[in-house]
Amino acid sequence: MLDAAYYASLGLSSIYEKVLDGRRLEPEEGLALFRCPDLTAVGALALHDRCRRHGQRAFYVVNRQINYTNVCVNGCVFCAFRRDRADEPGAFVLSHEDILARLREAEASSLRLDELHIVGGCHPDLPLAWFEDLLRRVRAAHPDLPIKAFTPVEIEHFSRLEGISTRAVLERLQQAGLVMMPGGGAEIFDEDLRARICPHKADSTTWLRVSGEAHALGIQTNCTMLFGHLESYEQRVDHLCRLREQQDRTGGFTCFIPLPFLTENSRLKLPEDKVGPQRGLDQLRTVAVSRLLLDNIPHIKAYWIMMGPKLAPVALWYGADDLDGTIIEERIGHMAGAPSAQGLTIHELEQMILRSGFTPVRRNATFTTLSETVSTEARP
Ligand code: V47
Repeated sequence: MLDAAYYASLGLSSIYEKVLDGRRLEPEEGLALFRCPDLTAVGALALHDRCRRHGQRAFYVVNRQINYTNVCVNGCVFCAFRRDRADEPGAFVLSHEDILARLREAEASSLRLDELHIVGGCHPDLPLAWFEDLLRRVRAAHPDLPIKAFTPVEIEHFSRLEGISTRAVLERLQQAGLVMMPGGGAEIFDEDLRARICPHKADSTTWLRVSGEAHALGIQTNCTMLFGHLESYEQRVDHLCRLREQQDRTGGFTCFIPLPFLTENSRLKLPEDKVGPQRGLDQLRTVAVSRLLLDNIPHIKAYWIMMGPKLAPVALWYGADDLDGTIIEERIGHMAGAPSAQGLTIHELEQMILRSGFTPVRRNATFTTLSETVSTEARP
């Protein structure tokens, strides 16, 4: 399948050789992969790399998401989830009791969660103590449940509200039970484009710095890229290379998640040539190029909520090795028209992986393998 003469005919000989030898690609090579007319040739290289790392294994997690508020001071143009003021229609803040009740519900349906994913808007009035108290109450009620919470953007917001450093915020949250951070808020690092789509959000340097501070404290984090909006291939490559450089410095990124921009209810309107069925192909290509450029990040997630349950498993053949999880409830993507259910059962996730030709592996928030045998839990 990986035929040297064919890659030579595409002008990709050196990339082909580097991938086979496990050597790092240059930014221009990432760009060539984005421009290559043969998507399957790009995918085959990414599949080779993915299988060398993970074999036929494909990861999933039994998790629950909690979006604690949609009130946000950042006003990002693309975001359909946000409400600018607490008194706007549709604005919400979940209380600690609401959140704990949602966790009890998951347990009552006999799901043993291996990750709690907490993320929300940057609310102008919720103090850091509110979040510390939340983590402590969750930990008291569910001592073995790993808490993955707060993006670098939220951490920077808490630091501004409290007038303390981002490192001090991280230390306090770690004390309260934080073990892992999700990768949201990275959007696109290019400063000019960031100024157009999320001008008030923590800037790129801050996002990367806070991630590095978390890594230095032993908090693993994920990283993302929002793509399929106004960005160019050059800006995607720049974004991926900045993540790779940060990882060279601090080493704590566990998983990269390319997030395809969903357009419904968004104030960000795309030109005609950016919408249409080719978006699916572009998602597969972006997964593949990410796998090939991010040689120092172990996992690539095809997030089924945003990619949809039909395309996400196909991405396992294009370099992805993880599909995320049971989720149960999700608002950010669904407010923007995500083509997916609110949640999947363990059985559905395992079947999705098996039917794609891979072996399901249940993991926890930090990607520790929990089980490699197909579960009977939640089977009908
Ligand atoms: O930061 C917002 C993105 C992110 C839209 O770390 C949108 O394991 C597409 O980061 N279309 C939040 N994307 C989600 C996220 C995430 C999800 C799952 C797992 C992990 C992880 C992280 O969603 C935001 C933003 O980049 N987003 N609006 C939209 N209309």
